[in-house]
Amino acid sequence: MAKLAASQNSTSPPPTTIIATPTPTVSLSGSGVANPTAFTTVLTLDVEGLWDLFVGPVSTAAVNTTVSATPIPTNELIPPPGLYYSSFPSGQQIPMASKNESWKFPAGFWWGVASAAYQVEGAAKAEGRGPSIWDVLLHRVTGYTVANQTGDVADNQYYLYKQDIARIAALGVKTYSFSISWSRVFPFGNGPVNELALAHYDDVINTCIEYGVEPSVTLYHWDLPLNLQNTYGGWLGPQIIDDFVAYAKVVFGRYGNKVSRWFTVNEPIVFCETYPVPDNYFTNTSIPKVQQPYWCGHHVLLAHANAYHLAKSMGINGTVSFKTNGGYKIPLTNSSEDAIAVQRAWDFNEGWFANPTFINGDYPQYLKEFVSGFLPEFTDDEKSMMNGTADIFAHDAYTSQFYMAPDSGISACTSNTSHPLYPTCANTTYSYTSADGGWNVGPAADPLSPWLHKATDWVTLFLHYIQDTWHPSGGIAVTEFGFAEPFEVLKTIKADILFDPIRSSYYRDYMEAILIAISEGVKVVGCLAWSILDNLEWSSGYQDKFGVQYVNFTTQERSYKASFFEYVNAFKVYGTDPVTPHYVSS
Ligand code: PNW
Repeated sequence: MAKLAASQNSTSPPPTTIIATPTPTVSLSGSGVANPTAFTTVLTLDVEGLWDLFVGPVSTAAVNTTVSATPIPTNELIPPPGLYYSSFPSGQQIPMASKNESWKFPAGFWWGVASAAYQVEGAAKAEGRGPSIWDVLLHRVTGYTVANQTGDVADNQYYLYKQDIARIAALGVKTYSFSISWSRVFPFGNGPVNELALAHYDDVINTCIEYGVEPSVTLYHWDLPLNLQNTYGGWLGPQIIDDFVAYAKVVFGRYGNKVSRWFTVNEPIVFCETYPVPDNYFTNTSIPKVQQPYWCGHHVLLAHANAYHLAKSMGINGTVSFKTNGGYKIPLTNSSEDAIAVQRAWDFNEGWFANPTFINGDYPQYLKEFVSGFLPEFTDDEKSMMNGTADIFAHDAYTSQFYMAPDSGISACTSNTSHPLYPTCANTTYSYTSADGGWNVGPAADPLSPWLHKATDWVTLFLHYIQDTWHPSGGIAVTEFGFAEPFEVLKTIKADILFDPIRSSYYRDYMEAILIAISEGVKVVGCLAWSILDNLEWSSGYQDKFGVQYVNFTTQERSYKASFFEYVNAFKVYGTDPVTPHYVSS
């Protein structure tokens, strides 16, 4: 069994019991065998057994003990020469550049960089971590990864976090937002607590504070403990609510008020849409595929709201929210059908989680029409328990898209369950109509992120829309935004990689859009660039790069990209609070 230290209340962790349904290998003959494929067996597995059965061998890094930080040399902190000049105002959307004298990030505006455990940590099996569904998806599921890459080693941040925190402190970054790996803390998702994992995150949080960087923590960034998927279908089962809250309780209890901002779950729209999980790798479920994302969402809402109330009852003084995601939805034309398509898209995306939390404890109209056919109605108690359970509107707002009715019309789609756009029944495009010139909304990101375009001209309007629709009393934070520089993976000269013009213009123009929104009265309270460094972009592996720092994955050396300086510069020029570098060598 892997080294697994027990918490105070459990001296020796019991092994988990999982039910597996393998095809029988014994050939049966004679009487009494009516249906051999219905046979089940109970396997008792420890953490190592879970790895062996469901994942197989994992790679390890050359460095596998915690490395101390060294001060960042001042010559690494010199910004690049100017990258580009504003174009003459000929575009279809012209940012209001004339207002810049009145731009200001207010005092207390928090800004920083973000990551997620499975994307950066590596150390897959270290110190008792149990497998998550992503270990299986990337190790075992044929066709799930574009380049057969896994998070086994990633950025090795499990051991290199001190230097990673020092490097952002040296640029004066205020906040580091990272996630905790649930299956490190609870290797089986529930049951025994792994003290080694808790001690690790103690040091990550304390190192942030020591270097003048505020920690922001996400409890769940997609890395579901495998055992929970296998025992009750993960987010498809109501049991997840209690297990998530029990996990939250341990983490809140341990790190309490050292963390300024808590996020319960990251982007439930995205992770609930990973259901149905691929056939034959996880325990089967009888829930129809089309319903699965919405059962997941239902349990997420209840798990989040319970965790929120728990945090408040424990006296946690940081903000508590979940992170949702999506772009501004631009009607392609001014037809009434396109207007309905846009509203359907809001209802099936942001509204799915934001309406129950910020408006009335219930789903928005178009979504409700669909899910009321199978989901239980929220009770009045559940509605009032959920309503008001986010201290800020935390939104991952990378891009924008045009929306329009399906070619067949909306009602032909809503009445046809096999329509490819069912149940949302809103079509999308990245391009203006040909009558409007047919241009893309903005330059495309790397082809491995086909959903992402630089659409920063729409960000101001989007922030207004969020404020006017969901009225978040604690304001709005853009908790992820960033850009995958096209074809960056093909560059071989480090100096070429570090000069990233489209990503830099993305950050420059995005900050401008936030400043305009603030100047127009939108309460934007913070923002987090994705990502602190190049990392595992899920099924795109290490080919699709979002880092504001380059990582050489052979040596694990990190280097600042030009875009990082562009981002930080916005706060030097427009910040009320000073940008104070820490941990720079003299
Ligand atoms: C976010 N979309 O995911 C995630 O939180 C990160 O883990 C991820 O690395 C990052 O964005 C970059 O992809 C998203 O289709 C995935 O709109 C897809 C979308 C948005 C965000």
